[in-house]
Amino acid sequence: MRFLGRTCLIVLSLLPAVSTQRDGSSVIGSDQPLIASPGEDVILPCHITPRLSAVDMEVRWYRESFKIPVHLYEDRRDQTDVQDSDYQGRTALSRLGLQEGILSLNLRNLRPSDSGVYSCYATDGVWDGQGKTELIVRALGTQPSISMDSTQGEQTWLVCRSEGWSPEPEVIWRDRDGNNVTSLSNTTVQRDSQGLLSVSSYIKIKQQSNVFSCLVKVKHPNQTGNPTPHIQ
Ligand SMILES: *[C@@H]1O[C@H](CO)[C@@H](O)[C@H](O)[C@H]1NC(C)=O
Ligand SMILES: *[C@@H]1O[C@H](CO)[C@@H](O)[C@H](O)[C@H]1NC(C)=O
Ligand SMILES: CC(=O)N[C@H]1CO[C@H](CO)[C@@H](O)[C@@H]1O
Repeated sequence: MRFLGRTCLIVLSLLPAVSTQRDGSSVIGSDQPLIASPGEDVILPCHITPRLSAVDMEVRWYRESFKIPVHLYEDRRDQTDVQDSDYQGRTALSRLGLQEGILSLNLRNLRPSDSGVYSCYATDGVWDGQGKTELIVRALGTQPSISMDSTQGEQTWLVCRSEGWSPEPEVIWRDRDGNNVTSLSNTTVQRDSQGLLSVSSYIKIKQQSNVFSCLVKVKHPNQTGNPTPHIQ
């Protein structure tokens, strides 16, 4: 009787341990955005922790729409028929990785339009978890150039142009004294056939003799472009 009691105790203490392990598992993406250039291949990181095999799970990568996945792995195979057509032929999940709970997505031949937040979702039908990874497909555009757009009486318009950016850059105008005069300008953005952005920024000036500079830079804090001084 004493022996049986002890055996029962061991079984009871094992059961909660096993179920907490799955309930306590979570899916982790990346809290740092991944930055890459158009045309490059990347691996969007995501994994299950503590480690659980995902071979028999549903693993879904998606952006805005859960139902139109970037990549779907289910019933032990890639379900390419429901995949977002923009990603067809460009994604892969490592089968060896899945055994280790690694859900990282290989994404090939990056396009500017791939920039965004990706969710990785995994479920075994009972447990599920989700993580997020941000991808920034970044292209530094051309050196900005300033030209005179038109002169109408006392009013002169300058235009600053730069192309080949991804994502949308920020334009900053400064005058001779270094004051930020961006609020006096108007900026338009156009997307070219490759998904890269061209900016044209117009500023109306009164003084015929002044120095203006136009700085076009990525909005991400860690990258700056070069200012172009212009003497008018
Ligand atoms: C310049 O001014 C614009 C609009 O007035 C503002 O959005 C921008 O953050 C300013 N930039 C700097 C570097 O001060
Ligand atoms: C910018 O464009 C808007 C709409 O076309 C116009 O109302 C506004 O006056 C313009 N601002 C400047 C500074 O030119
Ligand atoms: C030079 C610069 O701006 N570095 C920053 C890059 O971003 C990290 C985190 O976002 C900052 O800690 C650095 O200061």
